[in-house]
Amino acid sequence: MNTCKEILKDFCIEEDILKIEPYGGGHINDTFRITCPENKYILQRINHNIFKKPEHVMENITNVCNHIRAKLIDAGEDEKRGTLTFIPTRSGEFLSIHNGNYYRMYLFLENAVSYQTIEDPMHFYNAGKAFGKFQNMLSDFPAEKLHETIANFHNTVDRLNNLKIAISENKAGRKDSVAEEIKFVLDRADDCSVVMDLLKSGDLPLRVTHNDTKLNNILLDEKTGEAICVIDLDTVMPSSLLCDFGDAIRFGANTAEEDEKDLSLVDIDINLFEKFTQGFLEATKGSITAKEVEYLAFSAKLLTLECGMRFLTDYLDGDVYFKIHREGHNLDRARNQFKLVSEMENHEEEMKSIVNRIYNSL
Ligand code: ADP
Ligand code: GN1
Ligand code: MG
Repeated sequence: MNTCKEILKDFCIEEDILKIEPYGGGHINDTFRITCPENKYILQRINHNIFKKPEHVMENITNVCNHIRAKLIDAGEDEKRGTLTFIPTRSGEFLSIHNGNYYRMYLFLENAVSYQTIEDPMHFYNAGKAFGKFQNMLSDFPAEKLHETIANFHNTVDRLNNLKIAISENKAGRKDSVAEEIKFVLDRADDCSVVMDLLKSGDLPLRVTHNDTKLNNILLDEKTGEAICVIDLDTVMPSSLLCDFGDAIRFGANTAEEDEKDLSLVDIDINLFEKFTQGFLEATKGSITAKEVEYLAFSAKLLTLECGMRFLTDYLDGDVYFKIHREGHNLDRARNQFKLVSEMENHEEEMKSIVNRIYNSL
């Protein structure tokens, strides 16, 4: 906390610091909430082992937020709540570097909550609308201005290759204990190239997307449940719309938390799937292509498989990427994701017909 106090001196805030507390449940960055008499702020240490060029991350985010801010102002919406407001440092930058660590700061949004699990299905409908709107607002953002903050982030073929490398290197000596999980993935190797191939052939358009559409990366109004702001913009990059849809379903429509060990609790909540799809399709109506619609249900399964592969890879590598809070945490997460993939496979036709019904009704 003393380090935080030192770092805070770098930023242009002219208020007393009343409280500094760790905040949020992200797997990558370190987040703190800073309470002052007038305002609250978020201070974050960017994980530079993962984001190798924090300057590029901040350049992307500030450009994206400025773009969104202009759109909100045009539409007469509240730009202070609809996008992140970054606090500059005393030298006019958006990053402060301390002992080789990179910090940024922005306004904390009051009366706004992020959820780990859905409490009210309407929240997930609102999240679907907001992630769809987010893509719309960035549809005219010049993609060539964006840095690739993590190379091949949603390249599932590459993710499969990384898993194969982790298996052969067996750095943490855990390979033999996960033979079943490895087989689960290898049995589905053909799925991994589907979206990448369609992007390559031009059948799917490349868009500016969020790429980390977990439920806890959206803030909802505490009282009304309306979506206020899409946050965690570190991975905004050109990709497929399917990555945003699929990843949101992976996390939000799981009947259990992402790291639940009791796999009998893990299933796809079809009602929640429907709610998110309704919101997302309402928001993207007119811009989403028929090919994208055709692969929406598949994308949920693909992004869940990809995330499971990433957890399994990290388990094999000795837990070097995702934060863990207990022994075997990454393996628990991987197993959870694979159980969810199986359930999605069981429900794939039902999910497809929900997508088609909603799409045709709009
Ligand atoms: P990570 O990359 O570690 O996931 P996030 O940027 O998602 O970090 O922030 C972690 C959590 O902090 C979020 O899930 C949210 O609950 C909270 N949070 C982040 N930014 C704000 C904000 N501007 N106002 C209120 N809460 C926020
Ligand atoms: C990480 O930072 P956070 O917790 O929002 C990860 C996502 C994964 C997610 C799994 C930069 O997201 O890609 O889907 O964990 N972010 C990065 O929960 O790797
Ligand atoms: Mg987050």
